[in-house]
Amino acid sequence: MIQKVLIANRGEIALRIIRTCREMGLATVAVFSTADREALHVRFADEAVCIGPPPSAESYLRPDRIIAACEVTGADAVHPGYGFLSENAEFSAICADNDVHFIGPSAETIRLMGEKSLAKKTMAEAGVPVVGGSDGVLSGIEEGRRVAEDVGFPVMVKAAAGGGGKGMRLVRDPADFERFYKAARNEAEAAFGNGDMYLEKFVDKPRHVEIQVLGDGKGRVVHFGERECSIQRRHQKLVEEAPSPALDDDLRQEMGAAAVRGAEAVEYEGAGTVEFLLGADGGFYFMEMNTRIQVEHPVTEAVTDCDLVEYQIRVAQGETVDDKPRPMKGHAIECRINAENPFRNFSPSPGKITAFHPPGGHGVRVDTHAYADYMIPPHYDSMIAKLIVRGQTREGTIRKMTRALEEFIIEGIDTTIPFHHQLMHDERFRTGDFDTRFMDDFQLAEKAEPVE
Ligand code: MV4
Repeated sequence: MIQKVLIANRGEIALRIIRTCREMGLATVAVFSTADREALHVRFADEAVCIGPPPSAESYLRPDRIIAACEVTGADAVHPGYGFLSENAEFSAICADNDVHFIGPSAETIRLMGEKSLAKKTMAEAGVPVVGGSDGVLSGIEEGRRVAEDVGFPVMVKAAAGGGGKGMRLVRDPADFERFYKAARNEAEAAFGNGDMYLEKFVDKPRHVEIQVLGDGKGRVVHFGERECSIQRRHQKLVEEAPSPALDDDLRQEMGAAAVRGAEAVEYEGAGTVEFLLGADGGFYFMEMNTRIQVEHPVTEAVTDCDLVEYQIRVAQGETVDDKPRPMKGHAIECRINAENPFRNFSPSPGKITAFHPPGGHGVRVDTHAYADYMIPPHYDSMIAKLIVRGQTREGTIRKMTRALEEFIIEGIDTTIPFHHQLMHDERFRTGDFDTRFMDDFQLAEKAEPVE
């Protein structure tokens, strides 16, 4: 049994994990960089260990320092959160070698799902729908061109080691194939040190819909419904919601069953997300599997009334999952509040928060590590809070989100609150009529004030 959990992360997710650990009676250890000495995760954990200077590569990304912190504190488990080492197969293996439970899948599963063309092959063999294209990694440009002609243009050339849009090109015109293929490959080589490429037919106007799953590592997997994540900018999600306005009960049932099939095929252990592209015609296709708890997990918690971090810890302790259905009830929306100026192309806005008042009331959850007088360090990502609102209907939830955004006071820095406020009034958002291109032509009005 796990007794002491080291949280190998910072910010709101570190607080989120510490909260559940405390509720479960587990001791907690925070790790922190010297830039995070005053951070709340350090205060809320039972113990805290400094693991180095501010650059992540010298602290939060150092397996040796995290294992050393486990040794000195006697932590018997590590929760990696999201980002940092959460999808690092080697780190999962290092934890196992040091008799520390890694709260997440095995190194083998992380590696398999991190290799996107292999993940796709594995899912296809398990009977999960995939987009037509190359059978695994391409041998080179010639094979690429052949497969592209075969499935028909437009096609997407994607890096096998990629994900999140890096090393990816859309090729509409056969004349561009060689140039775009090389550009994608060079980008992949530079970013991942791996130029392996695969190819698939382009799915036009897709929505990003993902299924939350939980596996016990013994072949049993349950799902917790979907999240709609199409409101993104440069592959960064801005807003997520559950359920998706694009799914009916039949499609939901099919997509959930497909995700469970895929995760069962790899005897998945832990919380995971199966990402799908949903075409305008209702066809859906496996895109990637994320092997971590995700930023947007609270929208699923809100509509299923589950604590996903608690479930992560319980399966890590060897508990099995039951097949009791976990239907979604009502509606939930999450707005990611970033320290960015939405009127200046979402440019970063670090600095000191001089006033901070989070919204409250029924059905309102704020996950944040920010507080008045908190200095946002420039070294880390710009998300400073997640505002999650739940209601009975989508319309009611949008109204409640609007109210909560109006209540949210953050002074001293620019934030994305005015963007979210305007989004809640956008006709296409309100009717649910959007896809992943939504932000390409979303026009922010000049004034941050209510637009009604
Ligand atoms: C695609 C696609 C269209 N067709 N694949 C972007 C990130 C990476 N995970 C996969 N991505 C896409 N793959 C085919 N065959 C369109 C995208 C895509 C996208 C997907 C989800 C959310 C936002 C997106 C924005 C641009 C492109």
